[in-house]
Amino acid sequence: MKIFKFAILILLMALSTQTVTFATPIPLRGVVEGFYGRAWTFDERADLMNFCRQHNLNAYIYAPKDDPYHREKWRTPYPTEKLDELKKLVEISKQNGVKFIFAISPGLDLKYRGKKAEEDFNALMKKFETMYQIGVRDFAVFFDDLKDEKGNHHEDGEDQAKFLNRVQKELQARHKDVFPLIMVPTEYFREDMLKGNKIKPYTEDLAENLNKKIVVLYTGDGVVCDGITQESLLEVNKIFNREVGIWWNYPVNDYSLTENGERNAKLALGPIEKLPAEKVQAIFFNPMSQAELSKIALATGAEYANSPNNYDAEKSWDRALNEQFGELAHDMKIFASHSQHMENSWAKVGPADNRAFNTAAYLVLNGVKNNHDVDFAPLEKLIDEMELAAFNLLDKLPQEILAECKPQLEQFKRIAQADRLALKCLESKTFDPKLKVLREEISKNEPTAILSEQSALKFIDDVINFFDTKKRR
Ligand code: 14T
Repeated sequence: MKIFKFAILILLMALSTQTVTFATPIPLRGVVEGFYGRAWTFDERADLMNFCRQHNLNAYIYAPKDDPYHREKWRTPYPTEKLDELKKLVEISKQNGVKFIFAISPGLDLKYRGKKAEEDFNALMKKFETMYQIGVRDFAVFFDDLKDEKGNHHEDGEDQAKFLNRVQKELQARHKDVFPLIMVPTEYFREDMLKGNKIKPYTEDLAENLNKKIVVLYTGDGVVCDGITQESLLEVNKIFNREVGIWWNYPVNDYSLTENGERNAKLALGPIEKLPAEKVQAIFFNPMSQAELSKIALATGAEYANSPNNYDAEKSWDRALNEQFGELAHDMKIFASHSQHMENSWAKVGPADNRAFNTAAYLVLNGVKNNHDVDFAPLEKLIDEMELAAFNLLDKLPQEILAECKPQLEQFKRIAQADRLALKCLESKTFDPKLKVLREEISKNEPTAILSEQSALKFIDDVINFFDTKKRR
């Protein structure tokens, strides 16, 4: 008894001095294969299940946009070979302690009213039933990306809610062992749920009618956004009158499109960051089509999800790189540091690309502009490291990883070499026309490879501009 009291006392002392913090994992945490473009292969998915077990992630949502049987042809049953493959995956996920959540996206042409509605409900239940038979116990229905070119949608929140409630009810009636349904609304980011301070009708109707047990996922204030604050989460919880989950769009890069429509030009190789420290019910990270390289961000996401209140993005990122790249971790960190920030007109996420380079570049360029005494060595050292990293990685990365980043590594090398020439130009205060040739080479390859737009790539343009303006004056 005394010993017991003593133990309690010690525990209280420890708590009061805050020397112990308990990790409270997000209950439902994992990966949503929810991107456009080349879906993962069987082997990549099987490997992910193993990765999830190792990193204490407990769920995987099957929702590849390019699987016709998931979206466009959602009513059509899977052909036998596809179903066999899914069955094997479900088995592998079980072996690894990972929930296999099967998602369907029927929104493109689902009918909610009339005779067709009955047929559609049955078609969806039939698809779910088949998945149940191969071992699936978790189901999801997604209504994202149903907007037309003008950005309008014609969904009715009440219709969707009643449809989902019925699906949920029917699943529960048929099977005692299925888990609550997961859904993604048509207005799935906070800014889209509101008009001014008012909740828009679709969201209002959906929230009001949707069975409280159904889990709602949202992506933050935007589709791809710069973090989620506790306040944003609490507001959406309030809108839906339940604790919602997060669909986090990093490291997904399907929107990194180039003029000729190629996807995945920039790789998202940074850590997960800026997510709430508490009160998250579920989190799913949407990865890149590049399965191997997604593991950098996913490993950090796993650490976040297992301990949101003491997650350190930078430290977690280092751990992930060391664990995954061993001897090459240092070189990989340099490459990855120039390929983490994802931004376009509507998307913004991920740590800034190599800020240290920016600082060094600014000091050099500004020094030369103002005729100061300039120390070129720090920037030169960074450029040396970049070029060396590109060489080493191109030479030594395992085949399956190289296959996912060869164009980007070659582009990284070109950028480093152009940076070196740009630096030389500044040092000698004379422009070398070859710099424009090197810049042209980089531009030519941008359809397949983009990185460091605001850092190492920008320096080349800054130097070209510097000499151009000088000439004109
Ligand atoms: F379901 C949603 F939470 C979601 O994020 N849906 C898609 C997703 O499949 C995609 O991978 C992701 C990143 O591109 O964003 C959503 O798709 C969009 C959304 C847009 F606003 C694709 C292009 C857009 F312009």
